[in-house]
This record gives sequence, C-alpha cells and structure tokens, in this order.
Amino acid sequence: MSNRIERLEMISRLQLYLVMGSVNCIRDPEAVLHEAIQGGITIFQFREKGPGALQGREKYELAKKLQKLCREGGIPFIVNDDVELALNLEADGVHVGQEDEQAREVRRKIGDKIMGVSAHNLDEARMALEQGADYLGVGPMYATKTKLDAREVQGPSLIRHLRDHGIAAPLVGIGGIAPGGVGPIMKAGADGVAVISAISQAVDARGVAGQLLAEVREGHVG
Ligand code: TZP
Ligand code: MG
Repeated sequence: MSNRIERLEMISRLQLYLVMGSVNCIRDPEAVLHEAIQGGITIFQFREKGPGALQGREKYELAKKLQKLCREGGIPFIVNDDVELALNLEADGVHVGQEDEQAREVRRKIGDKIMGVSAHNLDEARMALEQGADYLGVGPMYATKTKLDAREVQGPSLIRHLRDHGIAAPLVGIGGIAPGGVGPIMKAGADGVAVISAISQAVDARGVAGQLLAEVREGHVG
C-alpha cells in the first residue's frame, strides 16, 4: 500500500469484516450476505472451508453470486486461501493464514490486489508485513467454536502488544466476537473486527451487523 490515502481507505474498509462460506450458514448464504450488507458490513471474505464445503463448479458459482452482491453493495470481495479462484473471479483480494501459501508468493501472483494475512504473534505480524500484507487478521480474540484448529485465545491484549511493538499496519481482531465484545478490541488499537458466526448464524443478520458496526465506531480510538 503505497500512499496515505490508500492506507486510510483500507482502514475504513476493515471496520466490520464478514467472513463466511455456505458451511457457516443456517440460511441461504446470499440472503445472509444481503442482510449483512444492509446492516453495514464494510468488507466480505468468501471462506468456503470445513466439512461439507462446496468444491469445484459449485464453489465457483456461489463465490460468483456473493461477489455480485458485494459489487452491488460497494464493498470489497476477498477470497480465503484460494488464489486461483480469486484471480479467476477478479476478486478484490486474498486472505491467507500461516498454514497456507507463503504471503510473498501470494503477493507475487495477485499484484496490487488486497492481501490479508492471519497473525498470532509479533514475529508472524512482522514477517507478514515484510512479505507485503496490506492488513493483518489477529486472534483469536475470544473462544470460538467456528474454527476447529484455532490457536489459543489471545485476547485483545495481543492487539495492544503489536501496537506497542511498532506494528502500525491495519489490524482486525477475529475470533468469538459478538455484540458486546467489540469495545476492548478497538480500545486495544484495532481498526475493526472480523466475525463469522455472530452474523452468519443470526436470525437478524442486518440487526447484528448494525450493532457491531456501532460498537466499532464507539470503540474506535485515534
Ligand atoms: N480465525 C481465527 S478465529 C476464526 C478464524 C477464521 C473463527 C472466527 O469465527 P467466529 O464465529 O467469529 O468465532
Ligand atoms: Mg487459510
């Protein structure tokens, strides 16, 4: 991210990040995403993963439909892990974890698209930024049942720790975040929060998104 305007734009995009695939939904994913966009999510990540996840053509078709909703809603569409899918769809970016393809390699393939990387400690954060990450997903903030292989809970203090050690990049907290839990993460220095179940399993996805966004804005410091 070369200039200050782009950086500020990235930060404002990260306020409320919905991460979701068909496996996470108890209702039609398109309906959930549509409501979440109405509720104010600022960015979306297609994460089609875990037991029962769609593959091949079906995965592609769902991604395409969700990307269309993002375009209509004016929010970026990011693909988890699958660089090839992101390139085929001309997605806005890719998010990779520590167990996925090396961030440096992903950056080489995607050019100037958005690249997010998951980081669980200072070393991983520094490495990801050195390899070209535009933002970091940091967590787990709280206990989560959604990611079976999630690392140990870190708490919002991990965000503070990264800030205190000079990590100035856009940061988004993830893991177990629901309405009522956003304030401490923002106050620790995050730019936003990423959620899966709080929105994808909500009866009122629009209402929950609205609540989360309000908490992000209230809790924002600096
Ligand atoms: N990475 C760290 S925790 C997590 C991911 C993908 C799962 C977040 O899901 P939820 O339902 O918001 O706890
Ligand atoms: Mg991954």
